[in-house]
Formats: sequence, structure tokens, C-alpha cells
Amino acid sequence: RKKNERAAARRTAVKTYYNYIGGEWVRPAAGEFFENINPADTRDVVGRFPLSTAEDIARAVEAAADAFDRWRRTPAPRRAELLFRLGEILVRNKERFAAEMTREMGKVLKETGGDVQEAIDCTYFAAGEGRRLHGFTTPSELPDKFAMCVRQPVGICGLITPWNFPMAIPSWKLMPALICGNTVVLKPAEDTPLSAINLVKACEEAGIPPGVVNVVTGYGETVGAALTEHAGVRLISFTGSTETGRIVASKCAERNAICSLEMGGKNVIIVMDDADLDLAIEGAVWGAFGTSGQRCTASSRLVVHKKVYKRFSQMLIERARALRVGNGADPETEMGPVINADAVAKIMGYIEIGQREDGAKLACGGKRLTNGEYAHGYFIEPTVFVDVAPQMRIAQEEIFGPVTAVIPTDSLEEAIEIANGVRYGLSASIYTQDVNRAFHAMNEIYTGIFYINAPTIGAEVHLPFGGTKATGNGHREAGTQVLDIFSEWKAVYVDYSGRLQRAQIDTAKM
Ligand code: UN1
Repeated sequence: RKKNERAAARRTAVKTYYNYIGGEWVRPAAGEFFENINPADTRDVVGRFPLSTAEDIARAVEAAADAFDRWRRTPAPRRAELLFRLGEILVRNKERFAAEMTREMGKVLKETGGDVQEAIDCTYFAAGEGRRLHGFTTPSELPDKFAMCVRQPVGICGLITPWNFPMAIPSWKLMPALICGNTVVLKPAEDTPLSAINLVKACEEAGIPPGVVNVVTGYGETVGAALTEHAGVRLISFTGSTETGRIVASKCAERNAICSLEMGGKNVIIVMDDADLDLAIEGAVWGAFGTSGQRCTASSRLVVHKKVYKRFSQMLIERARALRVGNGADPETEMGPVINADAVAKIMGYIEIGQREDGAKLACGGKRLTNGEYAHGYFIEPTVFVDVAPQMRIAQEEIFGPVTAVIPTDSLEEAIEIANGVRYGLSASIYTQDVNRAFHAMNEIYTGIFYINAPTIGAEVHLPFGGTKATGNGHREAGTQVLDIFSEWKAVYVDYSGRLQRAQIDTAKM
């Protein structure tokens, strides 16, 4: 009985959060909630969040529709002022947001601080665009006629975001959507609703008008699907798995909605025989095990020249073994847990596949940690496979965990072929001292992002982010390029000749 009482007391101490619709914090229509737990200690309930339904989505879309006309008519420099204010609020709350993010998502404090910082950078960058949002002028075919192009908002945007960058990725989408004059409904991942709510609360505090930003929490298959299918939503911007992205894309296609997708990666670091090996090791460890390997940009393949292969592998194994795994809230921790039980099952499944099906050599790690401080969390050892062949499943499929595969190679040409030999095309990198090799690889590897002497992670918000092939559908987030997702071009002609001038008339036949 005591145990039950304690459990009940714990439950009542857990904070309840609400959806934000039309400027109000509201209970979900069906009155149900789900619990969000700390992946480093599953006894720790972070909060109770609305288990929303299609009804909540319908209300949020209605609120976004009501707010749209006023917001789109608000001059962009004025919208920008609100974003600058929002940026300041994020700066002020950075430490608290980071701590709460570590608690709900697991990555170490330095990284959650970096996540909030990425959101801040994004906010200021978008705010700066408020005084640009450049269109262009161009000559007309006809005399006394003027031609130009302006950007217009697309309308109501549905933003579906993952848990690995709980504040940065919603910001990548939200800030450009807002500066372009759109209103939004945000559906954050069910594993990280608190960071999204913190972001939206900051929007409220900044004075962004009611209905412009709405947040509805819940599961992808219900609320994510309802948002994707809602006829009033003009655009869906989705970051997540390639499998879910394909469903989102086909649902959008059925109703002619705009759809922007950022999905998986199987990113490669190439290490040439002339590379600075210490630097390459540092990069590989950070690229493979940063965020416990849970980045779409993670360095999950290391293609290493045979001349340095042995030394590189030994050094990497040593470093991986020495990494301090633990609760991300502890400043000593270098690698936190993975997100949830499904992630553990998937990652452990791949470790099994690597050994049994692929026949790769497990060089270190490979186990789930369950004793002592690890007893209540989702901890997996940093894992390195060596002697991996490019066609093995662990070298082809996205694992999204602390697992990397070292692949030997004879030549740069072969390394490039291996780099391109996967279905994804997000990020790639090369370590070499030879500028010719570096630029040759840059030109030949078909990815959206490329690094020279740096790992595959760490893209900056003022450059375009996205990938080729199964990683995306041709769009780029971040940079000024993202404006092309969140606005539609309008071509404007002004004929000041005072007479009817016919275009598309063959003057030779006149
Ligand atoms: C992701 O993993 O989904 O380039 C995004 C990076 C980060 C963003 C990663 N700035 O690694």
C-alpha cells in the first residue's frame, strides 16, 4: 500500500501541460494525457501532456486560419521585431530550457545548450530577413512594361518535428514560416513535447499574436496524420524517418499540399592516408557518438585508407571505450542515453545483425548498460564495427544510435563510390591534407552537405540544410533558401504604355 501511495504522490506532483490554440492554453478535446519520461531514469516523469486527437488539430487549424490575414498584412519588419524579442527571451531562458531538454531527451547539457543556441541563431537569422525578404525585378519583353517578383506567404503551415533537436528543429521551421507571414500548427515529437511548449511559451511572451503559433501534442499516427490530412493546411514541413516521410508526402500529394521533407542519412567520413589522424579520430568520435549517434547527420560510416586503417581503428576503439556514458545532467558525462525503449530495441537489433547476419567484427561496445547508475535508463555502449563491407546492412541502413562502421579502402575513387553507394545523401566528409583530393571528393560525392577536415555533423543555420536521394524531396531548410519553402512567388507585370501590348505574338509574322 505504501508503494501505491508513493506512486500516487509522485503522479500528483507531476506537472500537467496543455495545448496552445488561439492564444490559450487548453485541455485536449478528449481530455486524455500521456506521460513523458526521462530516458536516463524512467522513474522520473517529466510531465503529463495532451494526448490530442483530430478534434484538437481542427481547432488549431481554425485558430491559425483566423489569425492569418492579420499576420500576413503585418509588415515583415514588424514581424521581425517580435522575433528579435523572442530571441532575447530564448537567450534569457537558455540554461533552464537546456536542463529541461536534457531531462526529457537525454543528450548532455553542453549539447542541449547548443540546441537552444541553434534555435536562437535561427530566430535572429529569420528576424534579419524581415528587412530583406528580397524579390527581384527583371526586364520585360515589351517596351514600357515592368516585370518583378514578390514573395507571398503560403498560408497555414503544419510543422512535424522530431525529438533529437527538440528546440532547434521546430525553430528551423517556425522562424522562417513566421517571417514569411504564415501561421502555424506545430506537432512536436511525443518524446519531447516540453521543449516545444517552452518555445511556444516564449513566442507568447514575445507578443506574437494569438493563433499565429499553435502547438498540439500527441502521437504521430493520430495528430500528425490529422494535421497532414487537414484540407486547411497548405504546407507540411516534416523532419523524421524516411518511412514516415513517404506517407506524409503521399498524403500531401493527394490534396495538392506543399510538402518539405528532411529524413534519414548514412553519412560517411573518408580518412585518407595523408590525413591528420588525431584530428580525424576526434572528428569521428564526435560525429559518431555525439547526441548518442541520434542525428540524421551522424558519422555512421568511416571509410579509411588501408595504409592508416589499423592505427585509425585502434585509436578509435580506445577512444570509444573511454567515453563516459551516463546521465546527461552530470557535467562529466560525454554520452547520454538513447531516447526510448523502441530505440534500444532497434539499435540492439542492428548490433545483432552486424554480428550474425553481416558477419562484421564487433570491435568494442555492443551491449546495453543495465547495472548501477544505468539500471533505470536507456543506455547503450559506444559501439564500433570494423572490417565492414560497404554492402552490409549496418553500412547501408540508418541505425540512429551510437554505432559506427569502419570500412577499409584502397583508393579515393573507391571511397567515393562507397560514399555514394547508399540510398541517402545528407552529409559527407573527408580528412586529407591534399586540397586536390578534398575538392575532387566534394565534387563527386552526391550529398547536400560536405565537410573538409571536420565530421559530418554541425551544420550552421545560415547555410542551406538538406540532402539528396532518400534524404529529402529537393527542398533546403535553413539559409535564405528556406524562404522558398515558406513563401510562394508572385510574378507582377506593370504595363505603363497606356495601350494593349500583346505578349506571345510572333512579331516576325506581324
Ligand atoms: C538532425 O540530426 O536532424 O548539422 C539535425 C547538425 C545539426 C543539425 C542536425 N546542426 O548536426
